[in-house]
Amino acid sequence: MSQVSLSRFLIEAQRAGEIGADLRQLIEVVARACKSISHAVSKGALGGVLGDAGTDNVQGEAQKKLDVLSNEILLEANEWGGHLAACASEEMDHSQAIPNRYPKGHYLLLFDPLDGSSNIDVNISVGTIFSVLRCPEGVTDPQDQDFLQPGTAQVAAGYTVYGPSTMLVLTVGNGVHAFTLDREQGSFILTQRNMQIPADTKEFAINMSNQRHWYPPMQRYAGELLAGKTGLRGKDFNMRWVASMVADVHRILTRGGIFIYPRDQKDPGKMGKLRLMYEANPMSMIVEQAGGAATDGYTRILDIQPTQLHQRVAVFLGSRNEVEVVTRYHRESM
Ligand code: P6P
Repeated sequence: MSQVSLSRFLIEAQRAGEIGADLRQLIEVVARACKSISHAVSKGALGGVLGDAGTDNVQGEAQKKLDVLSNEILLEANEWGGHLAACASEEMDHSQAIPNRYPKGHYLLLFDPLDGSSNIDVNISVGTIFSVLRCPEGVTDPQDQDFLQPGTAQVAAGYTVYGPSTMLVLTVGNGVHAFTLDREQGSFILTQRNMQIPADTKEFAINMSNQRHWYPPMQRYAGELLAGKTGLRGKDFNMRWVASMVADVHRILTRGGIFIYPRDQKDPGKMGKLRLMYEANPMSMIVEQAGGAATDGYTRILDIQPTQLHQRVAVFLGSRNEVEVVTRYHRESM
């Protein structure tokens, strides 16, 4: 059977009435931007873009040169097409409307341009995460508050993982599909339709160095995982932690697992490390579309009503039956 490119896949989705022409164009533009980011990332030390940019982002984190470059690539790629009204990014304090010299479209695009960028300098997989919302009716000059929509309002979500191969994983609300970048052709080629996360798993992803700061329900759950077959769960577990959400989530999407970044007592005022709007929400839409589950320990992540553009949230996502166990332990502790 002939290969199906991302372009053909999107045209067929449009023909089937799953997406409109402007959402198709938006996704094509984001995919092209990810190809440019993949090219820059893969040059490594030869590209002169490793190391710190010498600036901090709104999160107070030191920006890598590639964080800034990736953000610029996504902004420039999206500004002239007429499909977007505004963008928001982990790397920008506030959202940014499409310049008035270009027509504005009906969508809002949010992204973490280079998630896991602390791994860049040690040559470990990183990725781009993106989320698409509708611009509210009648809003001609979108502001931050126009982005504050729950994850259930997303019309598309995806990520590109820059690993041994560059893969774009996408959902427009009809399943999760994976495309692998063919560098010779410069095209994303469909390599997996309808990815499904196994409901059970023996693999968990968490940064164990924070264990002493966790709240009791998390201590209880992690204790059972570590007890393995000698304990309540009656089976041994394995652990993976790449410290690159895109890489960990892609592994879970491919073979199951549970990804956890809980709130902890190290900084009680912080609701977690990961950001709701452009990390947890897009990943939660993808995970749910693949048959998995995603909560903040108490509530379905996609149901959370955002109050701030860069708000953080605790994340438990992946194999449905594991997410249900750890969420039950949190709810029982209320
Ligand atoms: P820690 C990367 O900085 C990130 O936002 C996610 O991609 C990743 O899962 C997490 O933080 C890693 O956090 O505390 O283990 O470095």
